[in-house]
Amino acid sequence: MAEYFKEVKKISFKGKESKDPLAFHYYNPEEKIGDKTMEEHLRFSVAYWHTFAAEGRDMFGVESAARPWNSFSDPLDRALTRCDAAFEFMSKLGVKYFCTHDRDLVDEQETLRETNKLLDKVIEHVKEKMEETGIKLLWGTANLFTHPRFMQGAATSCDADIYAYAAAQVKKALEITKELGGENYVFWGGREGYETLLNTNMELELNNLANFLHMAVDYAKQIGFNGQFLIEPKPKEPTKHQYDFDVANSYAFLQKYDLDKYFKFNIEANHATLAGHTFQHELRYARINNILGSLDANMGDLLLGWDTDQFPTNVFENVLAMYEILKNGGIAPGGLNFDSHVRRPSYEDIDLFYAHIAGMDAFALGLKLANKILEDKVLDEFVEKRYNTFNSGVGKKIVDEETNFEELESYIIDKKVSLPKSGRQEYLENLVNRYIFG
Ligand code: XUL
Ligand code: CO
Repeated sequence: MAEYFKEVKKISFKGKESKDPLAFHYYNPEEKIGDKTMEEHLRFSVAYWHTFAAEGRDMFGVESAARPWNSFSDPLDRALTRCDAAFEFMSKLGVKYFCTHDRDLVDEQETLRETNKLLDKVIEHVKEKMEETGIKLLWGTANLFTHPRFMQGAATSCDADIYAYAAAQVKKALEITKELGGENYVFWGGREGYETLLNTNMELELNNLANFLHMAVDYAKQIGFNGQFLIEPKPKEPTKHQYDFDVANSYAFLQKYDLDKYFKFNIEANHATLAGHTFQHELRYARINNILGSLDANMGDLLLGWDTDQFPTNVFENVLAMYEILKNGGIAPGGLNFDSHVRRPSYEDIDLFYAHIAGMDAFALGLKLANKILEDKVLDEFVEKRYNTFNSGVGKKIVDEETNFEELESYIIDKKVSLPKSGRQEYLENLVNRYIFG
């Protein structure tokens, strides 16, 4: 069998003094942080699409990276070599999970039946590789956005045949995810949204989307797929307006249609920033509602208004993300999936290693620092004090729902009210920085 990354041996932890760029400087899988190892906390996953299928095409140019494993013209050969390269890469990197769309595993054929037949053959090979390496499927999903038939949505299409096609595709994707022991199943609303309301029946589209999700839940029960269902919100791109805008909006949708008990959220950093939120905001919103499921670990470029899907190298942001995960009691059965791709000029295969190492080290450091901040209770104590007027007197009555407007008026009407305590934002930002400075 061909070896695709000959110049790379297994990536190992060498510590922060090491100058080896093909080593981890902070990610030490066995190191215990609190009660779990780094590997157990972080549950890193490689995205099959960006790392093994995509080759650096953008809106203005063709592929910049010719991956040798994608070079076969026969679709079965291509799918098998892509799979071999993927498992070689993940084994050498030491990542224990991957995520995939149905159409990353095989290219679409003339009919759905033919594509499904090809998938069945490739899945056997994927299963063998999974058994051989111990690498597992974090989540599966269906690509309902690349083919032109989905140009106006899939579960929110204006055409019932397209809706049926999407349903059949998700049915098969659920079967595959179950077959591969996938721990979650993701719905990212690829083109579930609209370009203009002039041609759109929003009410019908949202009802149809809810029915679609109910049918998916029912089918999962029928075939005994017990993985966690996840919604991955994104406010725009590719459509002007996506229905699953952000966590709060999507949660309201799930509640309205009685779907909230079946779904949690897969939160992507760059999608959060496109919605005008920080990653931490989305994670916090999900955490306090007990719907934090998994993370698409990447980062955007705040100067650009689109999804750049960069590897997450910003330690400050990663500390805050890990802070939410630790407060959540962990992320399992979710994980940290690198829904990230190398920049188009980073076209050599070795760049895939540099990129993942960068993201893994930056998140490992984020985990260590977040854990220290939590142990030292510095933020907790600050926040606790900030709200301490709610611990007694009128504040306690408010929290306990034991007061009303009249009582609050008589309490305050003659009182000399002082300003609330300083927010101390800069003090706190420096406090987090001081952990980063070491
Ligand atoms: C697109 C995106 C997808 C989903 C899976 O922005 O994030 O790759 O993660 O369909
Ligand atoms: Co994503």
